[in-house]
Formats: sequence, structure tokens, C-alpha cells
Amino acid sequence: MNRARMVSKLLSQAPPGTPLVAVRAWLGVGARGKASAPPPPTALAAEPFLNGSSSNYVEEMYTAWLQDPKSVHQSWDTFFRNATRGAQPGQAYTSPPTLAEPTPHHVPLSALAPISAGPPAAALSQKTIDDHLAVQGIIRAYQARGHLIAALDPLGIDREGVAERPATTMPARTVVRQYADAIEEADLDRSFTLPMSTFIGGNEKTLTLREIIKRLEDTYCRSIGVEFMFINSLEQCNWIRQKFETPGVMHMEPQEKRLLLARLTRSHGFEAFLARKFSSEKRFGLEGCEILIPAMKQVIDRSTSLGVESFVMGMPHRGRLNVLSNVCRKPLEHIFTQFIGLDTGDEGSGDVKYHLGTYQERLNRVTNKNIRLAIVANPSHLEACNPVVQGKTRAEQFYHGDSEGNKVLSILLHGDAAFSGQGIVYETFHLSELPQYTTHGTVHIVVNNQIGFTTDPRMSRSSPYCTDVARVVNAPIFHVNADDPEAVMHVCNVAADWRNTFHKDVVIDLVCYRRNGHNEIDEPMFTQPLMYTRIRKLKPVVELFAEKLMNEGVVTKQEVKEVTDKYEKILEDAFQAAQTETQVFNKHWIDSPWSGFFEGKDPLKATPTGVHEDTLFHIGRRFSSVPPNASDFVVHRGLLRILNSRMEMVNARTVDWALGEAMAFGSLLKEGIHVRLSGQDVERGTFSHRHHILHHQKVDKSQYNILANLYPDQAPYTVCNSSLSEYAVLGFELGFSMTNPNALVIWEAQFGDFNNTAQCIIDQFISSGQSKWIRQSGLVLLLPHGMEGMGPEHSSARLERFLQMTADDPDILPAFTEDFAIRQLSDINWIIANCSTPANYFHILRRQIALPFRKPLVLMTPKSLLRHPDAKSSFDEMTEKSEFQRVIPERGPASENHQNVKRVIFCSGKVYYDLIAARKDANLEDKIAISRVEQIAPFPYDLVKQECLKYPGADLVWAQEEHKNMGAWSYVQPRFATALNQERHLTNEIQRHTQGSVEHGSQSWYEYWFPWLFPTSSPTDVAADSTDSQSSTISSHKRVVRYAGRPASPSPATGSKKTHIRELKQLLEDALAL
Ligand SMILES: Cc1ncc(C[n+]2csc(CCOP(=O)(O)OP(=O)(O)O)c2C)c(N)n1
Ligand SMILES: [Mg+2]
Repeated sequence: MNRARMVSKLLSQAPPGTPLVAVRAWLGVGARGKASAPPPPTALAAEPFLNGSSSNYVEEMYTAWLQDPKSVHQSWDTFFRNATRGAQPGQAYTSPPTLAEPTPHHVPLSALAPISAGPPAAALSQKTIDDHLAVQGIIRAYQARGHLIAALDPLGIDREGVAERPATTMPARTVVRQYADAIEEADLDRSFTLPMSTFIGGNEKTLTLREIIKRLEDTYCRSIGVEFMFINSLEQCNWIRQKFETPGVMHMEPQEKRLLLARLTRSHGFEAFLARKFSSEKRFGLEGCEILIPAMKQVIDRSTSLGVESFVMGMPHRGRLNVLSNVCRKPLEHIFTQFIGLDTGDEGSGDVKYHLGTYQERLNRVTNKNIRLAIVANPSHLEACNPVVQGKTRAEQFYHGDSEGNKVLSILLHGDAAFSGQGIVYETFHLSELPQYTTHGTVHIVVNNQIGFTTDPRMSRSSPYCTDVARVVNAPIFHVNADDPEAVMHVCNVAADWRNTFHKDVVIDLVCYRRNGHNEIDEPMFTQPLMYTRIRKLKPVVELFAEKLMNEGVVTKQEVKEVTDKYEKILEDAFQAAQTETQVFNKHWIDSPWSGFFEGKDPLKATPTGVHEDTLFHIGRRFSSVPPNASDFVVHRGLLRILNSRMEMVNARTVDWALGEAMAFGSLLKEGIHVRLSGQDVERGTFSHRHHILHHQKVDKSQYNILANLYPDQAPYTVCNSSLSEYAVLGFELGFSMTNPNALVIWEAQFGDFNNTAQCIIDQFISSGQSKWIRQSGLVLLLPHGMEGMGPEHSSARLERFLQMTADDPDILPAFTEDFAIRQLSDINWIIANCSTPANYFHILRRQIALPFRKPLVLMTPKSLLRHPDAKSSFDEMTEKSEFQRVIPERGPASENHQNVKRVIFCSGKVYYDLIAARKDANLEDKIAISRVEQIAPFPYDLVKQECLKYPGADLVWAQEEHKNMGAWSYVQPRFATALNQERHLTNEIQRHTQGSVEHGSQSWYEYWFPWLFPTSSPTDVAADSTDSQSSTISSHKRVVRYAGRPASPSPATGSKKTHIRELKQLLEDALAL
């Protein structure tokens, strides 16, 4: 509950007669609800022990007091009674005098005299109350601010001197603030009853002030700094207090310490070995934070013992190889061969070694349970993999029916500079509690080496801690000195327990250092001379810890040596084995293997996408109907009209865009394919056309998901409005799509333009992911696109950018084999289309699943076409035998009259409807053919060529509504040239057959020549064609395609409606003028 709501709730719960004004005054919320009236200026300041952060605590006390006055300490009871009886701010509580008293021993609670209304309380009682309040204040101060003086920094730079503070002392002023003045030496040996808000006493109810301070310092100001008092839940705060304050919580058994030392030895040994063997290679070593490996393993061990079976992890460069080897147990040989520099033995262009992912299944020896570990491959772009990891985790949970996240856990690693600097961290945190995006808690681990490349924290962030971003979701933050391995293990245990108990995010901040430069080749003394002078004097943590354990008698020097030597031998053996390898394989690094998906499939055969007419009717009728319990479920009248008009369309065997989409989803659901549609406002649809969720007009949160209720045994349908983020949500959906190839995962942008705030996911993952990491994804991007006079920011999904990143060489004409279309799809990095009919939209969505492989699909989607009367399709275009049409050729009068056609206009998307209307007005339907290129990439060379050949006397025009430097023009132009003019080797064939007077029969010219023009040939032949094309006979009669459309422009669209209309008119005239 947020604080404002909580305060107003507790005020509304106050017993009758409670003078709320007084309570509001202490809490400083008197007028907070009214924007015009500022809160009483002195309300908080008036009570010396209240301030912005302690007021949370007071609220908790007050809530408890309202419910049961005996549930709070009597001093609070007195205080609240005083104040509710009208004591003025500042008088219900008075500043504590010195705690020294004539009788400096335990103060019994019975000494607290009740304070009655009217005359002021007796001086003694007031003093006693003050003393207890002061002690409570001190305890609370340590809980809230103890971390400020904790000895977190192994370098001692951050907080010079704090590590040397004596064990028992006066409380630190930074922590206790005004109470520092109130305490004198004599107070330290007085005993106080401990309040319920602390667990430092263990079984003891009272402690001396000296002991109280000592225990608080030990808990909150040594190697661990706990930040949690901002959390609104009292239960969660108490849980954390108990986990850290209970005496003896950090105890470790000797065998646990030995295991920890062994893990540290491996972590250290791995980096040292690589440093020796590959001294000039970048590896972004972990030196200075070797504890990361034992820390991760501890989180994994603990979580495994709590039931987790699968861990999905994301991490940056730092220590990645070490994690792959020592956490995931990736074979060392695979890692070493990456350093040796061998040829690749399989598909893919690969990636540098510190970006690669992995997937391993192994036995967790500590818990004796089998676990799965995946590290998601990531680009250099720091933190970009966070949402991808979350999406993949969520998907694993979803498909395993793990609705609480008990079986699958995500762990995200961060660098300190990136964690605070990258906005995606914030966006991803905001997914953490959303019903359709939560992973039920993520364990975040920050390798806080107090530097980002060459930049100091004071220059790289404005927040006190690099972890402050996590506070937005009320995640507890455990800062810990990475040179205290036992403290780190404790924090890891608590983090795993927290996640298991509350299913919320938690942050472990490993405060460490970076022993070398940013990478092993960098010289850190250039920029951080003092820091590195200090670092060079530090012993590695493994040595410090080994010494500690030897001093404790837990291990002997000999044992330490044995553990070190044993690992050294493992490394050396693997190194020798790696020398015999001749190739590296990208498939060894795949993070999301799809076992069983590819096996037994013809890699170039798709299943049909048309469906039985009955299915269309069934889905259509369901999609047009009110919920079965219609009498109880009140549907909005406007929606009833929409449902009715849908039903009319269905009965007429036609679909509009929304119906076509529903048919695609519904038919896939019927086939057992999970469909997930995510994005801003997707449930209704930005353009109010979709309406997949009906809302009960009388009952809050009562909804009906239409497509989830089509068939009793259908797959689940997820449609979810997302947070207002593109970067995180698109990344999330990409991650979701990686888990299960038999699901249609779709992200829709509100307007296509907004995809650019997710550019990193598009560039680094979607367009290049398969090539870098041989990881496939069938993710669909729906990007509303089109110039409809809505101004510069709502017109363009930046089609040109997607096309520019398409990896097909415009100068190479692929072989026109029988499987040309699917081979193209298989070879390309993604599919880009701009469909003009609902039926084609239906087919292309279904084709995503029908393909024997997975490819991202980027779809330009319409806005005005959603309701355009002509943008409808018949059931005939969706039933069996129908399929996706890469090109929709001209089918009107011009196609009957092809010899006399003067022009063929090619276009894509909605401009088609403008063109046919203008052509009709100009009475040119038999002179101008208009063909639609529905799938732009991969380019349908065969069909485009066929269409051009059909009209031998026509000139060719590409018409687009986008500006010339945008849209598809730059992509299609060279491909038209290739399609039209690369046919040298065909010339002789044509001549020979013509001379042989081959019987054409009833075939048209192009029907006859098509097989000759597109013979089955090998890719090698094609390459030869392309290089020799200059000497082509036909090339001397080159046909070219001309551009008709808006001129180049820096802005995607004009902001003026009038200009927009003028531009459109001009483009239509240009396109149609013969
Ligand atoms: C988005 C992004 N911007 C810039 C960089 C370049 N870069 C690589 S590492 C690094 C410093 C990272 O510092 P930190 O997050 O503290 O991690 P560390 O290297 O210290 O472990 C920078 C700026 C990057 N990789 N990604
Ligand atoms: Mg750093």
C-alpha cells in the first residue's frame, strides 16, 4: 500500500472521537490530499523524533495502536493518547534530556504513569517515556540508517575510517542524529525493555543500552548494510529485522566454510589461469569480486533446497566466463577454444566469448537435485538482456504451470555503473509486479566494483547508492563487503529466502573492487591512481579467507594447497584437451534449446495455413457473442453494436481486420498453440477495434476474455495491456518467445513510431540474434504504420530501418527453385510485411507457426484500414487451399488486357486503396495494373518478375506514401533491378526454344515462359549469374522501376492536414499520369 493511502486508511479507521486533526498534524499529512493547501509547515519538525523516514514507523505504530492499544509499547500508547487528546505538535513528546538518571538501572514499564487529558504529565513519567522513546528511536535509527556507516568498502575509500570504529561506542551521530546528544556514558549500563520492533535480544527481553548499541552496530554497521525500512509492509520489515538481528544468524558450520573456500579457490584460480595462458586476451576478469561465484552458487543452492529447479540468468561481461564455468559447469574446453581462435564448424556468425549464452542441466551436489541453468546470450549493450531474461523466465513458469514462481527463478547480474545508469533497469523493475509479466521475484546481484570503465561513481550517478533504483518496487537491498565471504553467504541466504517467502525482487550489492583495468589490456593508473595504489596493496580475498580459516583451525595450510592444486590440474587438463580441437561450434552456446522442435521435420516444408470453413464460423460467432452468462454480465451498449456488426460479417462470410486477426488467433488456439499478445492497450486496441476483453459495466474487474473461451480444450490465450514501456516489454516478449517455439508471441506498439525506444532490442536481439547466437524466435511485431495526416509522430513505423537491416544481398538473385519462397524465409534474418487484406494478415500470422523454423515477423499494420469498407476478405481467402500471398497481383480489367497495359504500379499497404480509387476516377482500370507487394522482405523476386513479364509493354512504377528516403523504396529499387535484369544465362535458352517453335498451346506468353525463366538451379549457378550479368543480352533492354511518391524529408510526415492531402494528391497524380 502506498504511504498516502495507508495514512488515509488509518485515519479513517480512528476510533470515534479521535481528534484526527492532531494525528494528521504529527504525521505531517494534514492537508496532503489537497493540492492547493500545503501541509502544516511545522508539523513534522515540531516532533523532534519524527522526520520523513521515521514517520513510516510512526504510522505502523499508530495503525497497531488503533487496532489494539496494548499491541504497542506503552510509551507509544501514552504518546498517542496524549496527542489524540489534543496535545499540540511538539508537546505530546519533548526532547529527551540526558538519559542519565539518579537510579541508573532497569526502568520498569510500570513506572509509566498514564497521562490523562488536562494537566500535563508528571515529570518523572514523562522522563521515563522519553528514555524509552529515545531507545526505540535509537533502535529504529540503526535499522533505518545503520547502513550509512557500515564497513562495506574493501578499499576503505568510500567511507574512510568507518571500519576502524570500536565495537562498542556511543552510537554514531550519522545514524542516531539527535539522540547522540541525549546519551552520556552513564546511560550505557542502564537496562531497557526491548520493543517488539527488534530481534537483537534473542530470548532476552531487556538489555543494557551498551549491549543494545553493540548488537545494532554488529548487525547493521559491519560488513552488511541493510536498506529496507522504506518498505511499506510491516510484515516484510519485521521479517528482515529477524533475519539480520537474531543473535548468531551468521554462524557457519566448518564444512560450509570449507566449501566456501573451495568455491573461492576456483573463482580465483579460473581468472589466474586465463591470465597466465592468455595474457593479452580480453576476458573482463572477476578479480576483486571473486566472491561472485560462491555468492551465485549459494543463492542457487538455497533456492534449490526451497524447490527451484530452473535458473534463468542474465549478466554483463564482468566475470561471465567464470560464471559459465564455475556456476553453470560449462565444459572448460569450450571456453578455452574460444580463446584459441578456431574456425566455426556450424551456422551463425557467432559472438565474442564474453557475450555468449549457455544452457546446462546438472546435479546440484549440495542439494542432490537436478537443476537447469541458462545464461541468456547478451549484446554489449549493458542491462539490455534484463527484460529478455524476465520474459524467458515468465514463459518457463507459464508453460510449467508454475504460477507462483516456485520452480523457476531469474537471477540478474549488474555492474554498478550500468545498474544506476541504464533506464532499462527501471523499466524492467516495473514489470516485476505486473500480473502478466511478473517472474515472482528476481534476485539481483550487483558487482559493485565502484567504477564504470574509467568513471568514478561520483561522476556516474546522482543517487547515493548504485542500487537506489530498486527502491521503486520496495525491494530490500543488502549491501555487503565482498571481502567478507561469510557475510556475503548470509546475505545470499536471506535473499533466496526473501524471494521464496514474498516472491518479490531483492538486491545483493557486492561492494568490491576491480583489480585490473576495465579489461586486461587497460591501464587503470591513468585515471584512478590512488584507488589502484590501494588495490595493489590488497591481498586477494581467497588468501584473506584461507588465512582466517587457518587461524580458526577450520583448514590446514596443506588442505588449502590441495584444493588449489586440484583445480589447477583440472584447468591444465582441459587446456591441453582444447589444444586438440580444430573447430568451435556455435550450437554449444545456445541458451534456449528447443529439443524436439526441429527433429523429424522437413526444414523447407510449411504446413498449410488455410482452415476449415466451420472453424471460421465457430470462431467468428464466438467472437461476436456476449459471454455465456450474459444475463449477469453487463456489456457496454456500444460494444453490443460492435458484436452485432461482427456477427453480420460472419454471416456474410467476410472478415475485417479485427475478425481476421481473431480467426488467426482462434484457429491457432484450437490447434493447441498458445497465443500471447502484449503491448500498450492491446486488450481493447489503440484504435478501439479489437475488444478482446469485455468489461462488466457494473462489477469492477469482472472481465471476459473472448478468445480464451472458444473451445473447451483449446490452448490458453493471453492478451495483456503492458506498462508504458517499449524497450522492456519488447525485450520481455522476445524472451518469452525464446522458450516455446509452439507459441505465437506478439508485441504491438501503440503507434509504430514508438518501436524506436526499443531499438536496442530490435538491433541487438531480433534482427541479429539468430546469426550471433543461433537462437531463433518467431516473435511478431505489430507496428501501426501509415500516413493518414496524423502528424510526424504517428505515421511511420520506420519501415526503412527494418528493411535496411534485412540480410539479403540485393544484387544476388536467389535460385528460382520449387521451394523458393520458403528457402528465402529460411535464409533471411526476419520477415517484413505490409499486408493490405485481413485474409493475408490471417495467413501470415498462422504461417509463423506453420513454418518448420522460427523467424521474427515485423508487420506494418493499418489504422484507417481497420474500418475501410474495402479492406475486407471473404472466407474463401482463408479456407483450405488458400494461403498467404506474397504478392497480390492485379486481378481487374488490366489483367485481362495485359498486352495493352501501359503501366504496372507496385505498392505495399494502405496506399493501394488510394491508388485504386484514383485509378477508377481517372478511368484507367484497363491501362494500369496495380500489384501489391505484401511481403517486402524477403523480396518476392519470382512473383514480381512474373508480374512484370506479364505486362511486357508497361512501364514500372513503385508508388509509396512514405517520403522517398523512407518506406520501402530504397529496399525495393535494387531488388527490382536484380529481378528484372539478371538473366544472362536464360537468353540462349529463350532463343533456342523460340527457334524450335515450341507449341505454346493455350498458355499465355508468361505462363509458357515462366518455367524457363525460373528454372530450378543451384545457388552456385545464381552467384555466377549475378557476377556475369553485365554481359547479359537482356540487360541491354533493361527495364527500370520509377519512383512515385513524396520527396525526401527529414520528418516522417507533415503536421499539416492540408499539406498531407496535397502531398497525397500529388503522389497519386505522379503514379497514374501516363
Ligand atoms: C549501453 C552501453 N553503453 C556503454 C557501454 C560501454 N561500456 C562497456 S563496460 C562499461 C562500464 C560498465 O561499468 P559497470 O556497469 O560498473 O561494470 P564493470 O565493468 O565495472 O563491471 C561501459 C561504459 C556498453 N557496453 N553498453
Ligand atoms: Mg563497475
